[in-house]
Amino acid sequence: MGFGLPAAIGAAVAYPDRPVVCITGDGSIQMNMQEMMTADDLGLNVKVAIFKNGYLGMVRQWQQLFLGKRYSSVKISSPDFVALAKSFGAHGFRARTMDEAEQMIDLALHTDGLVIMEFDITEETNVYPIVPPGLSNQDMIVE
Ligand SMILES: Cc1ncc(C[n+]2csc(CCOP(=O)(O)OP(=O)(O)O)c2C)c(N)n1
Ligand SMILES: [Mg+2]
Repeated sequence: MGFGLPAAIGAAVAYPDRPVVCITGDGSIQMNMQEMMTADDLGLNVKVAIFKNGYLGMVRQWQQLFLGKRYSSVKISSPDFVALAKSFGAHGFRARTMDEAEQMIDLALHTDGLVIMEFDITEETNVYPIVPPGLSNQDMIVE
């Protein structure tokens, strides 16, 4: 967590003519989102896709599946990432449906410089497969 945006900046410095996409959660991006300043100042061609579910989702899913849904310290707030992008002088777009998401991705990939994409997604969608705590990959839950 927090590694994605700085890593994307490094990749874009190394390959300035290629689009670089950082795919991140709303919790993870908030660990280093101040580096939007670096990406914008250097004019880097970085696209950031933020999945905004309002949770530290992986931890929430563990608590849901293995700890009786006793949620602790997993609900998080976020800024308006579109407004945040614009406050840095970058481009910010938002999608709330699959159609909007497809259009937004197309627009982002055809827009130069730093582009922030906010995907507003369902709060408690789970991600599979997941390995229960203390068990091996043979015991993974696939759905
Ligand atoms: C630096 C760091 N701290 C804590 C963790 C433990 N951890 C793994 S996933 C996760 C939540 C990630 O939340 P988010 O970025 O919003 O992604 P989501 O799972 O909601 O898609 C946490 C706290 C980690 N991997 N790295
Ligand atoms: Mg999240």
